[in-house]
Amino acid sequence: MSNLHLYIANKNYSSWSFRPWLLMKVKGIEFDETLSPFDEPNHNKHFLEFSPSKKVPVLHLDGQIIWESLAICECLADLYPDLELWPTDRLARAKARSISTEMASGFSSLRSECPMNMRREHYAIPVSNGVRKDVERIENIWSECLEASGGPFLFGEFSIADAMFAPVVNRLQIYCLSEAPAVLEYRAAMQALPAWQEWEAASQAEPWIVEEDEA
Ligand SMILES: N[C@@H](CCC(=O)N[C@@H](CS)C(=O)NCC(=O)O)C(=O)O
Repeated sequence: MSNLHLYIANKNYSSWSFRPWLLMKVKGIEFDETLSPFDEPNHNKHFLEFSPSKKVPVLHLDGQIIWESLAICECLADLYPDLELWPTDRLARAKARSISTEMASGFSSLRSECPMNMRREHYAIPVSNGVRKDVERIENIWSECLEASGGPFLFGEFSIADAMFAPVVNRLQIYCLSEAPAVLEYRAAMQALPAWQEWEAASQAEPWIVEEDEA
């Protein structure tokens, strides 16, 4: 049993859960996980049993509770300095933090209109100008980072920034939102990760359907 316990929701839909889960798997951090399915009719009240914000993901560490996906990733970076969860170069690290925070706090049109859905067939839906602008900004961030680092991940090696953008890789694909070279190249690298494939296989085996996330 590990001293780290991650609480998550449905792998098919829970984009915030995906971020620290993927980071920990890719970096070989051992943890126990509890998947607690969404219960929309009851407003997910059962999340309060382990999450003070009533949201997932939540990390329990030796009796301490850490919530908010980016704060969880920061906590892991503190716990495991040798794993280099952020880029080692100071300027690259600052940029990785900037784009990760932009991801955590922004792209609201894309996040609300185009939910992550690992099982969904790939076809376009009508989207707002807000989504188009979000996609354009993401294409710019990814191409700039990949060009500067040489890839295959945003800062060369997989880092917290990649974990934060992982659900966007799915969204751009399933809603056919971009065929930009950087998007295709980055998607191939992310989807080749054994950890990505493990999450995707588990999501496909899930029985739950969340109607409001079936855009
Ligand atoms: N800002 C939070 C967002 C977490 C979040 O919204 N999680 C969703 C699941 S992906 C949730 O718990 N929703 C349940 C609810 O709002 O009742 C983070 O970064 O962790």
